[in-house]
Amino acid sequence: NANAQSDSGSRDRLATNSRLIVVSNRLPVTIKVDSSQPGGYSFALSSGGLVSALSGAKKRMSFTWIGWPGLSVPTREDELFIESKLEKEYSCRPVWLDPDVADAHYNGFSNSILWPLFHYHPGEMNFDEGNWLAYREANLRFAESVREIVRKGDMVWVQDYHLMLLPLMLRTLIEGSSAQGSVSQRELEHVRHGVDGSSHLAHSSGLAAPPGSEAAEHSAAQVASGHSHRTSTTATNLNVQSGTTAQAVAAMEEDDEDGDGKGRGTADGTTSRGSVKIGFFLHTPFPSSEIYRILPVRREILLGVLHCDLVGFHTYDYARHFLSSCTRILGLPTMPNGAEFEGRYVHVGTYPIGIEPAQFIEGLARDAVKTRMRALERRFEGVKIIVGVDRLDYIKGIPQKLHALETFLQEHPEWVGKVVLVQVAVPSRQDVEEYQNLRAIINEAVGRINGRFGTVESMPIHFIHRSVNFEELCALYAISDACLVTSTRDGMNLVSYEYIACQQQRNGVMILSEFAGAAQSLNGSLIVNPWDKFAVADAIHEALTMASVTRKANFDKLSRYVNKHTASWWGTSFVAE
Ligand code: GDG
Repeated sequence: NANAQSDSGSRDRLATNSRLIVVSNRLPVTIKVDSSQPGGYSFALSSGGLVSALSGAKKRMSFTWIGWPGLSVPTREDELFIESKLEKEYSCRPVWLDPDVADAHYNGFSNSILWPLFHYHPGEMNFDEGNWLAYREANLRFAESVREIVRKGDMVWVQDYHLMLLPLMLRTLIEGSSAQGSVSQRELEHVRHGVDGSSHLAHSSGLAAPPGSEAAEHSAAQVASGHSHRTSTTATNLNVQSGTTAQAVAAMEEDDEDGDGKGRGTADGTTSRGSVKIGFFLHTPFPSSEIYRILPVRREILLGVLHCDLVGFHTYDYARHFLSSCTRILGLPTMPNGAEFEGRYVHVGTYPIGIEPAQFIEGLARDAVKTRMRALERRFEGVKIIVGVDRLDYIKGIPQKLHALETFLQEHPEWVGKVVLVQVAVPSRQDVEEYQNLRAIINEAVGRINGRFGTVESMPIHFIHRSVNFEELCALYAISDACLVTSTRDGMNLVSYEYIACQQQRNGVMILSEFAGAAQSLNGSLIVNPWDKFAVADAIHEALTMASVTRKANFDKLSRYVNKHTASWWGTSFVAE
């Protein structure tokens, strides 16, 4: 955390005349077809973490947000209407994607390949060439959209695993010249034929030997020269399947009349290398290189990100894993705070995200929340409440949580009827098969445990398989005696922060998986291994019987951290750096 935490003056260093372009897969605006609205569409700003995280930077800098709008519309007139509304009222710019590309990019490559792998689930990974093509296609669309508005001196901040090729593609599109001269021409090739051709599929192991060895030199040279082992058959397939990618590159080459690879440049014609700063932040874990190297396109993804000036992660471990993958797979020389790549130094740092506690404090002061809290307290009088709030995702360890509760009730029968787990499980990514299977597993476990320990009067698990509104969420957090997070991997986990923000009165206990990034920040929690159901059961017992003076001491530590390391602090620290 050293990078971020030592930077107390970071807000003051944000130059007010800088422009910030944030790029994320989804725009922070929900657009719906609504014939009752002018233009036939309704617009609502999301209240997600990123929106509040960027609110600080937004006040200090000119700001544009680029992302997929979440829908496709039938006519160009509709697109123009939405574009105008988004630009004027939300400082947003939509990237229109063909629905098949959007699906294969999001559900296919991002959520069926990168997501499982980055969360140590290689068995769930379904690698598929078509999804990889769509991922590249979508990343190129985003890069083109940024290119249309970016100017010298701007900062572009790319968010998350959906857009890991974007930094490379953007540099290629906007930077005509480079210290090495030939880089842009070479990288045009990357964009056209895949970052590394398709060599990974047929010929190359892509694994680097230790840096400095002869094999490593060879491998680094291969990366630097962009040599492709691609066969002509594959090339044809790529061009056919990725027609728009090929067209986009062809258009760039048409603009590049003198053939020097300089292309058409940015909005004001300035394209010198380094004139635009690019940052990337990964919201998921970056796995150990032993897991990461399973990815068939491991080199391409690393190369994509390495075209940044700054790469950020939630924890020091993720940053370390990324750097060791760069050494292992690309043979790059690395230091604890970055990597040397093509004559530049790519800075790598840790920036643990947070929440805006004020939003929850304000929520708790609302009459509707207070009324709801009283109703829930009456409903659960004499019963201790453990709360769980998770997207229904296999990384969240919901089956492990249920098994631990079962073990607890079995070992401590005196608690049967005196404790409930209220588990909100928000439906998520239901188009992906693994998520459907998970739902069946959880339903079975809930039914079995309630059948085993339930009585006519009470059920140990209240399972809510839908999203609850913000006021219900605040009330639930506030009335609970403990919060249980059992993620088997989780980039950070903001639910734990939100629970703490709502516990000023009760000083409830946070039970937190050691595999959530938050475990490295939230000192004062009971840290557990979710795979050890006896240890989690013990932690539940400890939480329910903890002396109030200990709860208060723990809460004070947690609360200080959550109130200091807010989302806007995260956003301004990263941008300032
Ligand atoms: C990814 C990383 C990282 C959930 N249910 C309801 C609801 N939520 C809100 C929570 C919280 C958010 O969703 C979940 O955030 P998490 O951080 O816990 O998890 P992911 O969605 O997986 O987020 C994660 C994060 O990115 C940020 O970098 O921390 O590790 O996986 O804000 O409150 N909100 C409402 N009703 C619900 O039913 N209103």
